[in-house]
Amino acid sequence: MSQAGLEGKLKKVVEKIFEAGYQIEGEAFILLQTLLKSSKPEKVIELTLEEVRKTPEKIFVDKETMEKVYAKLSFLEEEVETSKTQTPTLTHEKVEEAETGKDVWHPYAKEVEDKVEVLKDPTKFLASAGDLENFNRYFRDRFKRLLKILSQRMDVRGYLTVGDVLNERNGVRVKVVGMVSDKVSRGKRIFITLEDFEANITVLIQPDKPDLVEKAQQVFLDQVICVVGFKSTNSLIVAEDLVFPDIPYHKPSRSKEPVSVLLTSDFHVGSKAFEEKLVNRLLAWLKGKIGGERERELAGRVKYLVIAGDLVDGVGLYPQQEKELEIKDIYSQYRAAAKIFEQIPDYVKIVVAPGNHDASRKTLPQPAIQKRFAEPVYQFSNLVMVGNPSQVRLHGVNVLIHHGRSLEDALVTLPNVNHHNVARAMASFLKVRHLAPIYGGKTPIAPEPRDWMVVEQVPDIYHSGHIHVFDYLTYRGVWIINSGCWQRQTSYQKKMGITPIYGVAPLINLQTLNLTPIDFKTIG
Ligand code: D5M
Ligand code: ZN
Ligand code: FE
Repeated sequence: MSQAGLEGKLKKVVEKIFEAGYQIEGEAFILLQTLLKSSKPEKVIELTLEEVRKTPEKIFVDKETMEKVYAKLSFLEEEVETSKTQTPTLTHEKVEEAETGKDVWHPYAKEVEDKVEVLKDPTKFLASAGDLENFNRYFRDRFKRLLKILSQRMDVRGYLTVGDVLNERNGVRVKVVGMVSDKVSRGKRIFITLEDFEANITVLIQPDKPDLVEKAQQVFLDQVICVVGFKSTNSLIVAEDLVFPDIPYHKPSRSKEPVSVLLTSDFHVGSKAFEEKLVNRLLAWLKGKIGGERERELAGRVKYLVIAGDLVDGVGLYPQQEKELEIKDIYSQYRAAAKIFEQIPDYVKIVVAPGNHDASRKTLPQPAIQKRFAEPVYQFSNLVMVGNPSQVRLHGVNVLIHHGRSLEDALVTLPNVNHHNVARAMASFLKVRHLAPIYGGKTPIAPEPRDWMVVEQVPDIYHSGHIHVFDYLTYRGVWIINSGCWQRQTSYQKKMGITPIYGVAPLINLQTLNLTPIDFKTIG
């Protein structure tokens, strides 16, 4: 559903609450926003009001009642659905048998063999020296790969080079492909400079076409686009349309077996703000020790755990970091991380990519976490270490993993996008088919001979972290997920006004592709 659609729906359900003579608590309002993404928000509100009415002195709709109602409803829902609905798990209900071990734990995933294929991993191919020659080669490779994707589009057929267009007569309609080397606004007009290593040309976007202006606002520096427009004087094209490589409508692959993947990232082991208690709940859930019947059933299907970087907090990443560290050396941090992995059932395959806090080089693409710093982590046979970015196939489902540092650059560039709706910035990366389009921002990129950040294969799931929020959407059939964190707000984030969402992780059933957020703060 669109943002406008969601807002409309929110307004409606809130009105319903007011009409019934109640007010809504702040926390309940936040929960309501999450529930709107679920299948039956109206039903939840109706039953919540029924519940609240039972206590005559109540004047507020509260979070606890809404959660209870929701938990009851989700329990009644069919377990395996074929449609892509999201069903947050927010139950407080406890199953005593599980805790006392009265009933036996038979996880389905234990009986199923794992199927992991690493499709793309830069780890063994990185060698950049960073000289000028390499930069040139890197950008040519980026251009070549994106041009290949772009030129497969029907609407780009018959495109010209920049040099060809410069030789065209005035007034002729042209299609030209190039890399965006500059973008400026003058008054209400936007000017884009387009380059293709031989020549460059200026593109004018007039303010009288709002759709076109909106597209131009989405254009990142250093991305490759096709411009359709009319040749004008002074090496100028007046744009009629801008065509992005984009992804086609995608029919995702599914697993034959009902196994699941839990997507998560940003543990920051070693930080004083590391949420050890919640991680312990995650481990207990994976082992079938906590949760109601439904949550335990879900836990038993977990065959894969994907960690998209920042496993540890690292050392020396910013001034005075040691003041915020509980564990002050990187070896001990990975030793503590290994203690977590030790408790994960060994039939669960763990895929780990590095983030900017891990022991790997800081420039993208990053090779897998270095073994010499993380020896204790490497001992587990159920562990698959990959680079950043990488792409893996889990039980037939193609998962693109990218820590997501470049999202910071996208957040300052894109209009109407912020930390809390960061999945939209991820969608814009799919539209440009590149995971770090802006060169020279906050994201250091190494000039490798190959541009590993180009999204060549359309994934079924695109998973990032780094932003420390939990946000998701589907774009053209692809699940786009930023998977939250396990670290409370740091002083830096407080200064920046970033409120992290920790202790929640999305579970995806690889057979149905249904997404269920598991909230470890409330699971009983
Ligand atoms: O990033 C955790 C969060 O903090 C994420 O939302 C980005 C933000 N962050 C981190 N470093 C910076 C800088 N230098 N500028 C702006 N925002 C930042 P993490 O990688 O876990 O530290
Ligand atoms: Zn992080
Ligand atoms: Fe990070």
